[in-house]
Amino acid sequence: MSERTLVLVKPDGVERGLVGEVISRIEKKGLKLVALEMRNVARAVAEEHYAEHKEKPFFGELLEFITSGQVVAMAVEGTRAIAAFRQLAGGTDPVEKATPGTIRGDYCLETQYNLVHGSDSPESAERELKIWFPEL
Ligand code: RTP
Ligand code: MG
Repeated sequence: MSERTLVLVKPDGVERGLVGEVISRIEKKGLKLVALEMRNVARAVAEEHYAEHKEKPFFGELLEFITSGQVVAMAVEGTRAIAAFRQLAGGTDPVEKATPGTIRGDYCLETQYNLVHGSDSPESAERELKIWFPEL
């Protein structure tokens, strides 16, 4: 069953020149890009995107970080695209959870600077795609 997911290359990934690497892994997995744009993230968009974390102690830092530079936003489509990209990304903590061979497992060390975002469920994907690509 084909579905869509929202992928972000976060400011650390853009700054470090890893956009191509992320796209390459998405394409090699067999997923398809249906929209892609580089953007500065307005604080209101960041707050809406990460609304589920509003009460978390790291929410302030998370907003600061995601609005600190450009991100590359993508709508990605394919069979089980949501879970497939989460598999490519690896776990949230790039050392304790993400394994080598995943984007986070291969390229970063800190949970706060973990390079990519991927929607975590069909409900999240629908909600997030409306925020980032309302025209889709
Ligand atoms: P994301 O939403 O960015 O795809 O990441 P995720 O699902 O793997 O993790 P989530 O629990 O949704 O957390 C969102 C982002 O917040 C930052 N974070 N920092 N300092 C901390 O303990 C902490 N925990 C989470 C990370 O950037 C994480 O990706
Ligand atoms: Mg998440």
